[in-house]
Amino acid sequence: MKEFYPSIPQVKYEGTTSKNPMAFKWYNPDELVDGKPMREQLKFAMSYWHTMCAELTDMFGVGTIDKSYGATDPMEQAKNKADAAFELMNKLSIDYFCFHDRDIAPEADTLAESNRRLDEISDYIGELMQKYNKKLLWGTANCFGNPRYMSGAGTAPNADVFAFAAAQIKKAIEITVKLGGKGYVYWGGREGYETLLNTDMKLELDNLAYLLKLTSEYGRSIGFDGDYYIEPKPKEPTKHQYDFDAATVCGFIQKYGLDRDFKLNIEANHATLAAHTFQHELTVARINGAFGSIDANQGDVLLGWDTDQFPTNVYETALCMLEVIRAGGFTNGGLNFDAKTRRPSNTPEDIAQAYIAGMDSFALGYKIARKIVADGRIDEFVKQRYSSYSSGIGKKILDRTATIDELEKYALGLGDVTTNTSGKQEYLEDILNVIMFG
Ligand code: XLS
Ligand code: NI
Ligand code: NI
Repeated sequence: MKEFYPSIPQVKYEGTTSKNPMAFKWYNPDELVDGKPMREQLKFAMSYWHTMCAELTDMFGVGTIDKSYGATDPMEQAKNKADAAFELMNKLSIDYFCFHDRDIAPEADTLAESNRRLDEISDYIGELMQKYNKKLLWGTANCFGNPRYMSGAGTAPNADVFAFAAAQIKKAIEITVKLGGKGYVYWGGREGYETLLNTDMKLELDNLAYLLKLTSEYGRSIGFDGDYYIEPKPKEPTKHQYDFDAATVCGFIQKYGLDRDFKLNIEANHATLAAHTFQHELTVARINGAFGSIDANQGDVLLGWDTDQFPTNVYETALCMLEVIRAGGFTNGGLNFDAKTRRPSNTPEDIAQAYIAGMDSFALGYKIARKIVADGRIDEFVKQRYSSYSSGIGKKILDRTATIDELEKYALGLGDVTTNTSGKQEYLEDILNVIMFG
């Protein structure tokens, strides 16, 4: 079989003293952590759309990297692309991948022909998965790229578009099940609006919930036993995306009775766009019982759009992994690198380097997060901070037995509150630094 990445070797763990750019410094896939190899704790996934498809175009210029894989015929190209994808995953020790339907097989003139192409390519990918021992983390449908979706898919004002989206998602779920995927993602590509002058918001939201219900129930009927995820994002491409942030999505799935089936896929850069931290979004998901999977990337605080950079900020990866530990680790989810190299980083080696940097940053973040837990000072501080709820009036409040009259009597007896203690933020930040760099 043709080798697509001759300049990328089999990347191995060499430790932090290594100067080899094509080696892992912290990520040792087979190192046992809590009785499980790190590769199973972190569950890294390759995003097919960025890594295999996107040519680093932007609105000011054409692509800077060629992703045609030596073919012009679309189906031959799709097969070469699949060969290249598995070669790369193999060289980088990435066990999982994620795709949109249109990433793996190009869309044809009719839905029937697009579906046939998906059948053919998914057979081919199934064989490669067996050969290389790789797994599908999640599948999804691209219901935003084609001009038919210019005003949304489930939230489109045109019923034909709704029907088309439902059919497309049905097929994408079938392919996900066929390839053994344990997750299916709904990212509301253009599910939002530009102006309320032309928008019936209630109808659009009710329709979106109905689309999720219909398609997710269909998935269950054909044996999908994984998790459905909604991926929050506040803006881009539409001015206002309905799945604004984790809290909005939790409210939405609870309102429409979808919370038993749906969890969240939290993306770091989407958190930043919503003016939240990554850790905030993960915490909101966790406390709502909706922690599912992660799109591992990072944004640029100076830019207001989804730059989808590979994650290298260890402060962020550490706090992310702390939340993952608190959520009990991944079950069906994992860490999908929904990330691309910068436009001038346009060689295959840059792609490998970017994955190495991202995987190392998460392996290091995971090690630091485990140290934070083992150190215990931060958790203990938080526990102490709320200790007034463990006895007396506080315990009654926590037990929900305190009455309003009792609280008033107690407050009158206090005269004023004199018991507040310091939040000690700077002290806690210093502890974090000592754990990270000490
Ligand atoms: C775009 C989203 C997208 C989803 C999958 O901003 O992050 O890539 O992860 O449709
Ligand atoms: Ni994403
Ligand atoms: Ni994104």
